[in-house]
Amino acid sequence: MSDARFGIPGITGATHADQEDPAVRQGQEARLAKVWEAPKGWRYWSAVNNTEVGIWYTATAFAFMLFAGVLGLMMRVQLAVPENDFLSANLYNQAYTLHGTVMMFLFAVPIFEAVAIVILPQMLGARDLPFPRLSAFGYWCFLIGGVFVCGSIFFSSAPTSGWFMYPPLTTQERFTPGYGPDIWLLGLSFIEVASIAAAVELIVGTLKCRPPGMRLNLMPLYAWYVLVVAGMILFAFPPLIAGDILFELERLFNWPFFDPERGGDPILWQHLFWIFGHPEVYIVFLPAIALLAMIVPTFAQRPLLGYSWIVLAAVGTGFLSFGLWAHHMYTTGLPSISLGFFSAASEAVAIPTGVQIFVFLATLLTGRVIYSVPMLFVSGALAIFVLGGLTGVMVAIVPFDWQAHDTYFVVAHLHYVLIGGMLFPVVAGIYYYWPMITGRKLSDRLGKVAFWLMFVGFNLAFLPMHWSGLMGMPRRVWTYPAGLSLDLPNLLSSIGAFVFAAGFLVVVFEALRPRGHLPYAPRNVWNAGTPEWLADTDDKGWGVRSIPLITTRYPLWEQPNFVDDVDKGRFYLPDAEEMQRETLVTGVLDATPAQCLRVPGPTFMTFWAAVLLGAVFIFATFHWWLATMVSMVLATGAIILWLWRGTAIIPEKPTKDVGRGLTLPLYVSGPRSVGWWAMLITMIGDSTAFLSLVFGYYFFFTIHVDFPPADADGPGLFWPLTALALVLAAWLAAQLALRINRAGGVGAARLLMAGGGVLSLAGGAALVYAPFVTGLDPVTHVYPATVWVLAIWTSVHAAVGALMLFYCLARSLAGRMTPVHDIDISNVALYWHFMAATAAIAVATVALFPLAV
Ligand code: HEM
Ligand SMILES: [Cu+2]
Repeated sequence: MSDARFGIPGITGATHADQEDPAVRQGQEARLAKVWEAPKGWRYWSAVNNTEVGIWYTATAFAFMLFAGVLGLMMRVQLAVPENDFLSANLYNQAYTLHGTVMMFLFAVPIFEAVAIVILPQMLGARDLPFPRLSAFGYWCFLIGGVFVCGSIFFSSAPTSGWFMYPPLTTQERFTPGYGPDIWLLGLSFIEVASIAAAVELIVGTLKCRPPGMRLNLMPLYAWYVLVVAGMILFAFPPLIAGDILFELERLFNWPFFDPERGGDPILWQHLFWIFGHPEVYIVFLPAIALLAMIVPTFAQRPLLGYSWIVLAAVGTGFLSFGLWAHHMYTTGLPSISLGFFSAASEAVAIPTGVQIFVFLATLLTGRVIYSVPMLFVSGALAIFVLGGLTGVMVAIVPFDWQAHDTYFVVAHLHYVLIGGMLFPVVAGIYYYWPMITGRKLSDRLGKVAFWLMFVGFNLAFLPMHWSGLMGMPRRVWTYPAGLSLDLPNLLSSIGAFVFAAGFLVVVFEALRPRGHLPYAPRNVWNAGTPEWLADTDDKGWGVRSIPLITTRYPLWEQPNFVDDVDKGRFYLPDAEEMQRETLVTGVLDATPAQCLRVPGPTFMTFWAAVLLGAVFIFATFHWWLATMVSMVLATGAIILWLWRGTAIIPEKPTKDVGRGLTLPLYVSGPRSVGWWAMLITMIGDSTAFLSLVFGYYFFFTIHVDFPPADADGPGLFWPLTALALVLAAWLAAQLALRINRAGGVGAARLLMAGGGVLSLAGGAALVYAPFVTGLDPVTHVYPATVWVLAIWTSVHAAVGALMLFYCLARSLAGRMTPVHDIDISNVALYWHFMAATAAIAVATVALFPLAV
């Protein structure tokens, strides 16, 4: 094992001879422990380290899951016997809507991010993710948004129209009075922000914070799945955000996107929702499979067969899942050619899914399987999921779906997939990783009890629903008449649901039971091979004692003396000399060390930023516009303050010795830095939302013979083209500012930043002035409404671009940005590439396209 490949003379073992001196090591450990210590008392809640935030996140997601589970049980009580009146029709509607919504948005997706925040850094031998404060911010957004959405049912004002909120039922006051849909839309939009923030964090973490030597093809499979799933979130959530924007504009201001009487179309919502909603299913399922990919090799005591098959299958599933959305829309009267295509594509996704299952089975068959509670849950997961997959293949066939659509057959199918494909693997993961996180094992005996209650209860609850569905029992209906042979299957389902819930309560009991008095489990109890099991039983916040050099996929099995070398600090960063939290940043492909990154520590800023941003959404729900505006200003201020104090800090020295004779820079900007990647990835998501709005415009163009309508005045040419010219000038100013600042022209660069900001504001103003001056009234027809949306979106982005340039100017004036230390302007220049493209596409669409048709 030599570091020669990083251009360092071959050194093995310790660089510093004194690393072997126990006294030296104790000093290092004391410093590391102090630096990574979680804050005490009420300040504990200012923690940002992944070990704290990840645990809060996981616990909160489970709390929401229990809440939604209780709603599920209440529905089952109501349906246990015919013509029951335990729940009123209205309350039943609220119950299933919140149940589905909370399970999907507050449990299934966040649990992935939560678990990944806990175990990913450990798996990558990193001390933390690159933006711990972003994770904390995301967590607080999730908590606030989730409580807001769940709380609505206690005021009997929860949404009532199902977890996909179809208009026109939900857009028009006469069908849905009250705030229900607004709570759904604004609450969830806020939570989506948190999900996307976590996705950015996880992608950058996986790409840039791997340990030296861990090339992409040596990553634990879990990390591959994180990459695929977080990437999917980036492309799947923004279309829903775009849909939410259109939806809220219709609810709040009567802009008719989904109202056919004024040129709108409710099907547009279905497209945007399911372009999100189908990938969502795989966003939920793949991370669970990822847990299996970690558990199976451990209990087979051999490396997983077919590593590259798994990676290909995961990537393939991710891709294919974006081409299936219309299978949720078979009954909407799509053209039959589309039906054929989407049906075939839906069947095709069974192939990569099957590959993953077969790889697991093959690994188990060729290994010596050790039976254990995690393995029980893995087997249960596979059995249930395969059944759900089979009914999936059935409903993917168009004529079958026409029969089964909106019946309990679909309810059965979706629970088989979600519970087999997600809940069981997650519980397996809990039993598997509990000792790594807490140092103590969960009870085997109770684990078995929990498993059998859950497995039997689940099948008793959901298997009969296939029959009640085929017999015609519709979903989302609060009761049914006696004498239709539906009584027995419904009663069985209700009993099963309670048995299942009892099993799950055993798991909850196990998790909450104090274990302080029990002995620690041995380190790496399951004898696993992957790096996260370096965790010691009385783990400190620091994660790993020293950041290892990785040369194999299962270093604990395959690298000689690995654990001892890590523990004795013989690898990188064994110390915290300057009392700063630090971790390594490496190259994207081959994990060559690139930087020693200082990561920020505890703060309440992220909490306040989340509270204020939450206030924006909550006040908007109730139309308290003044309060909304004030919160928006305060939230922006809080975020700027957070960035100002906590990012792009100029270090006291340019480089640092990280051990083993390796010296790394402390400050890096441009494509080698984590911030640049975060900006890039965020902007990819942002552009996806924008393109979804553009899709809306062209969608209306394809469904209407006259769009733009012959008698409609467009926004004209003059103002849109002026706006584009101004924005492009601002783009040029931003790019020049970056280059001239780097070349030492600080004064000129400041002028360019100021000028660019002003130009950008002017451009944004010109863009909204265009539809205003030509008198486009968004309430009259969907055409002016779409023009307005594109103009406003672009204009807001121009304002943000201006704010960023002014921020850079202030940083430069305050001496926090210099020709060498230019992270701020380098990231802002990257934003401006996206901004320029956005403006060009928006202007081409609203001003030039009408001339071409
Ligand atoms: C205690 C366990 C559960 C029970 C008893 C249960 C029960 C039900 C019932 C009876 C419905 C149909 C309501 C209706 O159409 O009238 C339903 C719908 C649904 N469930 Fe569950 N469920 C459970 C767990 C889960 C889990 C773990 C998930 C996802 C992770 C989930 C996701 C959904 C979704 C998305 C719907 C559709 C809601 C809608 O139609 O808008 N459920 N559930
Ligand atoms: Cu689907």
